Amino acid sequence: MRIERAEVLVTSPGRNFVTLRITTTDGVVGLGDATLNGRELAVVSYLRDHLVPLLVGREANDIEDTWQYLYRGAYWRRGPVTMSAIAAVDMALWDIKGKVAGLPVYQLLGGRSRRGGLAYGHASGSTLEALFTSVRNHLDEGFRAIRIQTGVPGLKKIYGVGGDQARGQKYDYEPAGRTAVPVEEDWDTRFYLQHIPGVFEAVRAEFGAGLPLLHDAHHRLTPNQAAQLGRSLEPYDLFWLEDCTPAENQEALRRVRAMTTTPLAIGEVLNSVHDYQTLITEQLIDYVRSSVTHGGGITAMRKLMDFAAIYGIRSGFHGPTDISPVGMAAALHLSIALHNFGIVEYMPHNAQTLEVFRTGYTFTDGLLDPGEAPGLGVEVDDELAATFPYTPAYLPVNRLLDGTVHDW
Ligand code: KDG
Ligand code: MG
Repeated sequence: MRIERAEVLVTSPGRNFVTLRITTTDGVVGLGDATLNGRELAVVSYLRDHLVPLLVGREANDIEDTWQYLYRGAYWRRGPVTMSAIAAVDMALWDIKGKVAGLPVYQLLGGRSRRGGLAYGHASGSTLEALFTSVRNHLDEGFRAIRIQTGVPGLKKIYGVGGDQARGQKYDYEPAGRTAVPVEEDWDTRFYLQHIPGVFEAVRAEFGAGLPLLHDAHHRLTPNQAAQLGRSLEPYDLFWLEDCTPAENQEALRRVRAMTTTPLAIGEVLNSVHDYQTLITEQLIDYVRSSVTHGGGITAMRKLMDFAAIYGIRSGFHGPTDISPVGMAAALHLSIALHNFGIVEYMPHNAQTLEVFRTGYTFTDGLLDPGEAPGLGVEVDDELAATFPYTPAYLPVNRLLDGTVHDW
């Protein structure tokens, strides 16, 4: 069974998605997610101009060989563009293998390790009251673990804090603005560090000790600041503190780790096992945050998670709305099969996206399940997809109050 055709679809039903579709000589179709938020067209070019011509005529069954051929063959290794493109090929080939076998992909990965994967939702509000409303909305929707993000007095707009909701209103946070240049937001770490412990104290008082709570610091802190935050949050028993320092500096986590028992998750901007080598071997983190979409696909993420398993580190795959339903499905098949699964992020896609991508995964009692359809279990409606053309959209830029560009 050879690869006959590979096409790159770009659609924007509320936000941009890049999908690779591979068709075999037997007429089997596989889908892969190659969405890289704010840099989508770079991956489109990598796929269309450089990978598609190499794929046509290759044996569709040989997933590992194709992965190595694309990764080692390019000479230029790693990086989000390369790894997202390879991930899309990898997912599409697993999708095809599952369809040919008549089995959901998780069965090919060793079968089920659990009934479903615990998912966390992202609650936010500019004030405590708005945050509580958002938490209640998530609990009503069935979430059993919740990430807490709030506005900070003295700062106008913070990334990760969506528009305030009324009770019963759907979550409306979108991480990329549909603007020609990025929106700019402001930041002050002292204001933030002074405010956040009180937020968690209030959330615990309102919602009790049992609810797993998470928090994302979005790479904004130095190791000392991260250690201070981790310690100040210890009384509130977090499930994890995410991306506390800039992720590319693995050694920075040594100091944080030595100073606090708050569990640490890192890595949504990391895309290779090598980015985690120190983090894993020195047990500096508790959770791997990379997505299957940006981490080289199921093949690479399986290896990364098996490496992490030796050190007792678990998965917490990135799952915002800029991971397409195809990428989300791939993450769920892997999550259900891994022994060292921890939790998975789940931000439900909007209605238009779920019309373009018909999914088989389900969310019940706080748990996500990839479903039993052969392959990944996602189909794309081409005609509908074509009615939503690519629209430039960018993640925001963060500046300190004096105008200096800051990590975010
Ligand atoms: O594209 C990047 C966003 O998806 C990311 O910044 C959101 O931090 C995020 C998260 O944890 O989902
Ligand atoms: Mg994050």
